[in-house]
Amino acid sequence: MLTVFSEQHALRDAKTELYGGELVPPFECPVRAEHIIERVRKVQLGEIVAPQHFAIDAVTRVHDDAFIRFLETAWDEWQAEGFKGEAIPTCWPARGMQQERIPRHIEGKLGHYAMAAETSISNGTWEAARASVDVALTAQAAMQNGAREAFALCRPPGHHAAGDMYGGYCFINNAAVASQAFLDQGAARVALLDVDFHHGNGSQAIFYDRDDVMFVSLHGDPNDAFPHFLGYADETGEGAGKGYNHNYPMGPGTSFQTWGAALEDACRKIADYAPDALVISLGVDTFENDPISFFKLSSDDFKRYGATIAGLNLPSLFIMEGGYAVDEIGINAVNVLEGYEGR
Ligand code: B3N
Ligand code: ZN
Repeated sequence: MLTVFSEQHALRDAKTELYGGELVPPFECPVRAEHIIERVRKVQLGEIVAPQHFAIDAVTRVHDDAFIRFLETAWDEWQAEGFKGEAIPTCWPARGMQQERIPRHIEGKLGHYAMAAETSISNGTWEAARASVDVALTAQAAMQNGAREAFALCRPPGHHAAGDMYGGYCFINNAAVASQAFLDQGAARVALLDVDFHHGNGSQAIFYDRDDVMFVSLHGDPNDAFPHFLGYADETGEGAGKGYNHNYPMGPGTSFQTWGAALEDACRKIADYAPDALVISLGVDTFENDPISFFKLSSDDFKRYGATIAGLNLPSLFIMEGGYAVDEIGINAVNVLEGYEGR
């Protein structure tokens, strides 16, 4: 399987994450991608290529222009104010306040565009996010040119980013941009399967009122897990998208038996939809030893479910999302790909 990887992921190297009332070193850190690419090399998964650079137009097919300009300039604007730390939102348009107004001051802009406060914007964040979406688009282009499957080793991840919102360690929604690229290049339907521990609220929001992308997500019950305010089973789509959004929230301690049964059900829905391409938001924070999640999948389980996804027999683009057990992240992510390949 082809892997697309950019060394520029390392430009995303924030020093602070707000967790439990403290500023801690971010869970989403450069060594994650280094361990994954090491494992790709070790098992000789296949060719590894650097991304091509794509025009921003492919990104603004799913993201607002003004949001993208905000991401590009936020760090400079923050620094221009003389703030000493990394850019963290502290003020939001809460109930009864103006949701649509975009204030002039960077503090207001952060509150307008951020979904939560854990994700600091720092020097190099924009450049890394831009390289990450180039990774996804390069892998998608390889499939458009005939590859049956590809692995986009994206970092930073993307599935929490909505049309005009960042957070949950995500800035640009790599999976949504790639899904839209398939449609723009001739696909009639795309299925976006999200197996990250966290609900892909951004991907859901982007495609919620559409029937050309079916979004299917297995994740920690948002009653108990981030992002808390989206990802419930009763969110089934709206307008033309009614019936094309499927959420499988699962509780603390979920085993592979339960999770695997949900995946089988999800795959039946995808097969019935008969998409031209499958995009997989591949997070391995479902791992039993993940430090911020609560599912109980073992390293072997990742291989098993890779095989289940292969059973769909669809052109498949794997897009890297979360996973924070850094010592095992390479084994777990690549196990899915090896399981897919029947190794
Ligand atoms: O959910 C958390 C969180 C939970 C537990 C933690 N422990 C026990 C150390 C730490 C953090 N934080 C909120 C931000 C989570 C972002 C998730 C990003 C992701 O992987 N999305 O797929
Ligand atoms: Zn996650």
